[in-house]
Amino acid sequence: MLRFLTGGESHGKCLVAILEGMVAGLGLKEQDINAELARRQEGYGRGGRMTIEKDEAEILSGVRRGQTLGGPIALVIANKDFKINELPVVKRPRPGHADLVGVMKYGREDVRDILERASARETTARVAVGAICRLFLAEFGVDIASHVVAIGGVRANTSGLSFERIQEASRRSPVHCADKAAEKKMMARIDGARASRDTIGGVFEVVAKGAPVGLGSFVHYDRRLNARLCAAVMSIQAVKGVEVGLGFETAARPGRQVHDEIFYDKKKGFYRKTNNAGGFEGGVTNGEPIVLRAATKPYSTLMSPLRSVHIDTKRKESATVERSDVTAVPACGVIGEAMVAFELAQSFLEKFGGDSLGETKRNFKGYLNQIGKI
Ligand code: EPS
Repeated sequence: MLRFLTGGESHGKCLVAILEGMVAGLGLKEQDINAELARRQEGYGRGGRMTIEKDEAEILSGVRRGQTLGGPIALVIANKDFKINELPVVKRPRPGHADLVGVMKYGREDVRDILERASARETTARVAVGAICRLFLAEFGVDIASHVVAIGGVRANTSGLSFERIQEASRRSPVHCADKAAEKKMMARIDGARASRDTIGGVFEVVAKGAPVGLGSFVHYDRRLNARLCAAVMSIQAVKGVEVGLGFETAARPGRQVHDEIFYDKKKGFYRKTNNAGGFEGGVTNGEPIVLRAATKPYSTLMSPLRSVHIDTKRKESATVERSDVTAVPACGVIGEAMVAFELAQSFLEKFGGDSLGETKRNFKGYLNQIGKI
């Protein structure tokens, strides 16, 4: 079973992660992880923290001479902005953040004790784990991309663009958007939000191509891979909605405008001309690209704060103002990729098993043979 845990606070010494269950024999270097960490730091609209940090992972265990050993892979990423014990006490919870529910639930008197762990800074560790999962998936021809499709109500038009085009264009864009015209408007929208001391959310899309038919299962709710992917993406700080393929739009269309008709070609095997299902039928991958979209709310630290209540005096006060981001939707896309990478790697190992990359590959090949793909 592939699993991971993360530890660390936003302004603590460091973030840590342990990935357990990864096969032996996978090539892994720190720079593979660092390239993904750098992508997570990008994005027009981010706050001052990203100019302080230069996230870099150190591999502490599970790797020798550039290859995984099959044991737990322990990672550490230092926080350059480490000052947890010097930070001021926080008494005015921010609406929308974990602040108030956290102090009530954990019996704390300082909101700082909550926000430090609830912070999206934790996603640095997730992206590091996801980077390893990506390398594993690449061995089986799976690649993952993300792009921003909306920010603050400005929508991109990327219909008809190939996976490669989306990946390449979004990687070059300051807002990770593959539509140049929308990119400009999104940046103007972010400037506007910053000027009015507000925050904005948006929608990002994650696409995974190359997954074989048959990952996940319809036999139990918790084996439906589409559901697991949605839960994983929903767990990203600030995400409020996730959809697969056409998603909510399917509810408004008749069946013949939704379902992807089936074709057969000697070379390609079974295939579809459309992908409204977003790569899933019955919670199982159908060989088409996996497409997920997620909506993030605007971040809850507003420079012009909302009304709140002091947790000790119970008096009306405005919420705490902390350094934060105007928007972080581009970074959320990268985190979404990491979560999708982890879930896909996990389902790969569930289906094909193996303690070494060679063993998993043999099993994978045998399966492709069974379904007539080789
Ligand atoms: C983040 C680091 C944080 C925030 C943001 C994400 O750094 P700081 O709080 O020191 O500015 O920029 O976290 C939040 C928006 C949040 O709600 O906690 C990061 O590394 O991504």
